[in-house]
Amino acid sequence: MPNEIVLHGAKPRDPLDLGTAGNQLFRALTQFSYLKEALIDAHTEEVVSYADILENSCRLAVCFEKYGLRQNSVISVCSENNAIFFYPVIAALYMGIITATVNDNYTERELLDTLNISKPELVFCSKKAIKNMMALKKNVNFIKKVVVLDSREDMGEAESLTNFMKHYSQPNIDVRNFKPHDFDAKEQVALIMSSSGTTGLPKGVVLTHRNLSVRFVHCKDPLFGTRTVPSTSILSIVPFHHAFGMFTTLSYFIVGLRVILLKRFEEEFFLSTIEKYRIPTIVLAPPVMVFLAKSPLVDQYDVSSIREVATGGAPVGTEVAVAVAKRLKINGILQGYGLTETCCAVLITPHDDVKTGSTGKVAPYVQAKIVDLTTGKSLGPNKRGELCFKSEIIMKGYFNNQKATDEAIDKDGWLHSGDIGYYDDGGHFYVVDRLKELIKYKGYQVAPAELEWLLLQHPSIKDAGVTGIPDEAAGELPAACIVLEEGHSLSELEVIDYIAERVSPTKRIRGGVVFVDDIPKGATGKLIRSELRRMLSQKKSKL
Ligand code: M24
Repeated sequence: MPNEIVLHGAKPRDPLDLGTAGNQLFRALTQFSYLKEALIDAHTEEVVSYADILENSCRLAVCFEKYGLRQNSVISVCSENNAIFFYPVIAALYMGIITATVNDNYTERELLDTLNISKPELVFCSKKAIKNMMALKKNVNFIKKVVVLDSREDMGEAESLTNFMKHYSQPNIDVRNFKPHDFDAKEQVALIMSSSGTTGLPKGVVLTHRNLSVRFVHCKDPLFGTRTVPSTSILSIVPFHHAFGMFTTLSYFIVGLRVILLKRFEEEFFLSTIEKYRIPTIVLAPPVMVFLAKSPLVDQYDVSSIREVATGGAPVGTEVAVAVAKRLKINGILQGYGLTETCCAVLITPHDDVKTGSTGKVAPYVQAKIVDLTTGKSLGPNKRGELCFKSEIIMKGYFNNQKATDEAIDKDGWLHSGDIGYYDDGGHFYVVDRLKELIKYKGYQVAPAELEWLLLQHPSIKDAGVTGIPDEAAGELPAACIVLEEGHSLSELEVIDYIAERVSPTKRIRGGVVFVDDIPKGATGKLIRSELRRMLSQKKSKL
């Protein structure tokens, strides 16, 4: 469109690698084979080196071929963060095999809803999630085999990773003889991840090898990357199954960092890990920022090693960011803003231009614009509108869902984020509101449509609307407005328990329930969520 106001990302330091992500990872793992620590599980102290990742990913790639997987076959990884999480992911990237990740806390129904989109034939699952996964395997015909990622012993029908590798490959393969396969990086699907996008139920976000290359080039960049000196320690408590954790961590392997991982946030363990490993850089979701800003516990540990805090995935209050920077005596907070649909962050705080409170500036190889909600015209500085992005980091589309893809990416290739924001005169972006219906609880996606669907299955519920209400610690809490069937009765607790029995913990209705006569809807029958939010906050203020 002529006369559009578009902000272009900063000049990149490095050219984009046009090869596959698998090849780039293979080269980096080989280059850093001299480093003894690539990933350390802070809970178990298990350490894997760059050479371990290289050898095991190559061996697994050989196993995949022997097992019968081919280019575009789909596998899944369902696990909490651990030191071997990336073995199958990287092996798949070498071969043009697609990985669908799934949250390890999911119930059997949630696993079905997610995996039914990508239909993986081979699933790598941690012990924690094995019960639900085996139950699912019995009920679907696409999962042919489940491998337990973190057990030396087989678990019932599920073979251990060790035995799977013994079964399908020679021990001690010589990685010098291994070569990742070659294919068109722009077209080849790398991963399918879950996101509800701007509306409706979760969909499969199709990300390509080229998308990953853009993330890798961001990480290598001295201004937009996270400390690119090999062997620098970085503490990550972002789930690897989510785009934020997956693509930040993969890119840390590209630059040879030493990643210390946490599976979950536990206040004292988090602080003692920083102290023990003298951590200079932490990657975390905004709720941990609130803890760092406020908790008296922080003073009881030596956190003086921290030089960098990188966060994103949900809004971070400016006061919280200022308080954390002050308390940790650092220059400011590095924020990133991204969507699963943009693979990783498209706005990042540059090291030489930190503006606390902003979600960053346009990253290299990305174009951004702010679009007026009524006219659709692009806007200049300090004017609010929808954030839109165009870049080779943006998804190919939603898996087998052209309609949703066309709604998200317009004919000129712009992804409409569903977020409202603006940029200032210096090009720093601020995300101020959300146009889309998505709820973010501690950075995790909660799709209102999923909870509404579940509520409507209840025999006493005639109609329901779900939205997020603000919460300082969690960002937002899912809350529901409910219309009861005539003559039926239900208590708030009964509704909360009904949902809690059917969803993973992040989707529980923690923001409360109000019983109403009608769910506010527009002329086309679409829920008016701003009105829902008003009804729910009215109730909260009465308490
Ligand atoms: P998904 N501020 C406000 N809202 C934000 C936000 C931010 N900084 N970031 C995301 N959101 C909200 O679950 C928006 O409503 C992610 O959250 C996601 C995916 C990949 C990477 O996806 C948005 O529409 C990242 C986040 C990411 N975050 O930080 C970094 N990467 C990062 C930070 C520092 O689909 C919705 O969440 C350095 C490098 C980085 F990569 C998208 O939710």
